Amino acid sequence: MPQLSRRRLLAASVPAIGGAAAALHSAVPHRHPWNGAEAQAAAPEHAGHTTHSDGGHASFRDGRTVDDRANGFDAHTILRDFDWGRSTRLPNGRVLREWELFAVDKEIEVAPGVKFAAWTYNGRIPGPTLRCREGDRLRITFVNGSAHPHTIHFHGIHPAEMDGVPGLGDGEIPPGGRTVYEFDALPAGLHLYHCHVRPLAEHIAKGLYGAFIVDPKDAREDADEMVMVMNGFDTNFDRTNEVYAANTIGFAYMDKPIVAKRGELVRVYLVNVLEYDLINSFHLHGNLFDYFPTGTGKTPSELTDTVMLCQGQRGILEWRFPNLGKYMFHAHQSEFTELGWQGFFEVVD
Ligand SMILES: [Cu+2]
Repeated sequence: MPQLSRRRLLAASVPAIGGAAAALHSAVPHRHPWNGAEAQAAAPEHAGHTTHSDGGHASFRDGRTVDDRANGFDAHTILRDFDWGRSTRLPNGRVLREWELFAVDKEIEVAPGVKFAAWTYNGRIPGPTLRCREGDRLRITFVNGSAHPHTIHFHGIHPAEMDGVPGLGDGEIPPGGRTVYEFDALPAGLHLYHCHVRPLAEHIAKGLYGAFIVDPKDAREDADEMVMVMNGFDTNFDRTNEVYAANTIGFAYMDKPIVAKRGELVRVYLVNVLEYDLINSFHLHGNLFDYFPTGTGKTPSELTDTVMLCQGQRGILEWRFPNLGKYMFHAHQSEFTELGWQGFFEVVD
């Protein structure tokens, strides 16, 4: 019963865990965000409480925010940051897009006062949102600056040797190594990329993933576009998450709502990379959205206000806000919500 054990964990000190997981995560701070001395000092009125809905929550919501500068990125920038790469034209007229991705081990503050010893692509979580058009030629140079072997495994259609898994093509890229992944952008849709080295759950949960968008040849309608990669962080290496978010930073869009314009089309590229929990979800308040699973079709599968995604699943959401004001969005698993995965849209004229 993972939930029960997690609740016990929240109520007590962190137990010691042996084996490979402990070795892998030896650099991760063990102090739980809601039970450490610092958190209790920040919320002394809650010091006697032990559940995350009481003592836990307060430490997040006492006006403290993460140090975006130390992280080197912030959730609001990542939200609308689409990386089209460096484009040139091949002799046959096709567009070639090139990126360089490097793996680097880096400490990230994932919630106020909660540091996570992450493995990243380009120093950020999620990695760059790679964007291209259907039929482009893509060339991604991968340099491994991490202390561990890694790969980049892309979803989409490509040759086996470009699949970024151990034993195929260049396989695992050792520390200091490099390789080039090259393939055509197919099919149009919302995809993702992630490391595929074992133990897989750890390599993904440590932060090695990002969104990969292939635009259809006939472009989508203009919209206020955003990417949300739903993720979580196991800060005490017990193979359950202590922090949940869209784009890494718990409560980032609560502390500072996402501004949207009344009547304007909003398009969210939603990707679920959560490890250790079987499902995740996105729920929108005060509205419904058209949902395009995997973004591969032009006809929505559903008009709804909640979608559920398994790990690796993704889809495109589209809607317009007819009314002004603040509207919540969050995972509909209440536990995830309370542990960081919630935010506001603020609709203005
Ligand atoms: Cu890896």
